[in-house]
Amino acid sequence: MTSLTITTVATKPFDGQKPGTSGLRKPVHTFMGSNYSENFIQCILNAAEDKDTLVVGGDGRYHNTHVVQTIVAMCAANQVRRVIVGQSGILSTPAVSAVIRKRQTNGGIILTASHNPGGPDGDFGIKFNTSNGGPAPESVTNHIYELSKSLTQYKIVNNLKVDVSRVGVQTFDVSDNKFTVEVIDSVEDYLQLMKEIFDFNAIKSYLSSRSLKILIDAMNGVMGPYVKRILISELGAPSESAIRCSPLEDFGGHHPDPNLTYAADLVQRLESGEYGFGAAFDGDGDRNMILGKNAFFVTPSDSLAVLADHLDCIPYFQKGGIKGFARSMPTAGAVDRVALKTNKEIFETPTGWKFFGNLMDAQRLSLCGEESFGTGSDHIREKDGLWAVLAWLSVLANTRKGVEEILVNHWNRFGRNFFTRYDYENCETKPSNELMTELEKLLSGPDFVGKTFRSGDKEYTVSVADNFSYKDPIDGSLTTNQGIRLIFSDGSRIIYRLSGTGSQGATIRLYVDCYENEKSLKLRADAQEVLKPLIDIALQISKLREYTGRDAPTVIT
Ligand code: VG1
Ligand code: CO
Repeated sequence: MTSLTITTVATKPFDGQKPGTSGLRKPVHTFMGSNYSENFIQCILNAAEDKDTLVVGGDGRYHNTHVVQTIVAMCAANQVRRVIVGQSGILSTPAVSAVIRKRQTNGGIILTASHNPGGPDGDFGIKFNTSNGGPAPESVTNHIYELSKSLTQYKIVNNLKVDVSRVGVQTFDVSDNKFTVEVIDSVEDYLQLMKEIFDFNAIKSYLSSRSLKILIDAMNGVMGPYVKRILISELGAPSESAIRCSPLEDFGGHHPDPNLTYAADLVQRLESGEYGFGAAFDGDGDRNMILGKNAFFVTPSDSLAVLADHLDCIPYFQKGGIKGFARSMPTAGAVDRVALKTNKEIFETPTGWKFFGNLMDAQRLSLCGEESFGTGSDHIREKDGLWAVLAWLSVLANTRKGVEEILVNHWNRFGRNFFTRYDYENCETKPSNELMTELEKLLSGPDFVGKTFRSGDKEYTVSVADNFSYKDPIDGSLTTNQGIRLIFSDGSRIIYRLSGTGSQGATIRLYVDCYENEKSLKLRADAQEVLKPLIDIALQISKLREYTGRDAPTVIT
């Protein structure tokens, strides 16, 4: 074997290589610019303390295959001894986490912009996960960003090409050192983990009894192969139960985002009443949307609470027990009520999965979620879309009840947390920042707490007004500026945040929630109606229409 040589390439820093809520996301054409991806990858490799073995894979979007080769060639030049790559460069985000943990690697690099559109005019993204399988904490991402500001060179083995189409081990001689690339089946490790967690026989026999017809939408993202292998081959669901299962580089031109707007086709098909359960995933497979018969929508905040209340029907929790629960701050507090009843700890973290990892590593957290269609447990360190579907199927198989009935029972027992989120995507950056600054000024004024706002016949008195910050209970690190909160005396909340995953302009997220119990007899009401007075107040206080020029949000959840 001839020895390959390492090339050192001179480069200049790029502005703005700052990872956001989840990795660095930019338009594909930015990542395709000369040295742009290489710079960022070099900063990851420089920041990684241990890098003997790394995992690499992505959601199959446009430019994925190219960057996989770049990463392998740069790993070879940067003292990485072994790289594990998903076949054809494909690995879902939860699968990367599972592979890192199972094979005890030093971490992994995930190529995805998650729910952002793909294709030549879409977005691309690069994310770094550490050895616990979770997104790098802020101390690491800040370090990467600092390095990116002064990078002068990167290292690469130019003529190293790996054949990612076949599973197996390939070795290379790089400057007289052995460098190994192992191409693995994209689904296998993840499938084995799911088999350890769930009772596959119970789910299989429930599905085969035909008492439940399901429809699962992979939205042409990375989940296609996982859905086919796990739900169809292993669990015996009929093949027509899965739609849009071919990963496409541009997701068929759609937003691979499982919500009522971007998964409208699935919602429509569920409305026919033919299916008892429907679900969709995002581009990289970590998000899930759950629907019941007639497209009954389960809010992610409720989904989390229902699962928390039913964990004992899942073998993983029967064996390991249930530690605490957690939710991100904007997520409605339905799970808090389950925690209270079951006497478990409950944590409220900033937006982004990276904040759950420490709690899980410290054995304080079993189940957590975010209102943004993220649900997961401590089986890995990422949210996990298919895990959530298998957890729901376990609950359905165990209770023999429909999705809506389960939710109504839940509300009857715990009361209901009404929730909605308005997204104003792609607004202009300057006025959006101004909106937040002005809002913060307003609420820190001396008379703001105690002030009463009215809308229609409703009245709300402010009891807390702040910008959310979080002190990690495990390592003590402080994260500030995580969203402006107004909490009223009846527990209702209005929250304003700027998104940290967009690739251009600003996305303003407005979250509104309130709680009603059986005494108010409103449990089956429409969330938009119940929340209308609060939404009006939220728009009025923030002058959102004036700042953004938008009459309506892009997406309502
Ligand atoms: C959004 C969601 C957040 C989620 C993040 C990554 O972040 O709000 O809850 O963790 O996306 O999800 P932001 O900063 O845009 O609000 V994924 O599936 O896009 O990696
Ligand atoms: Co995602």
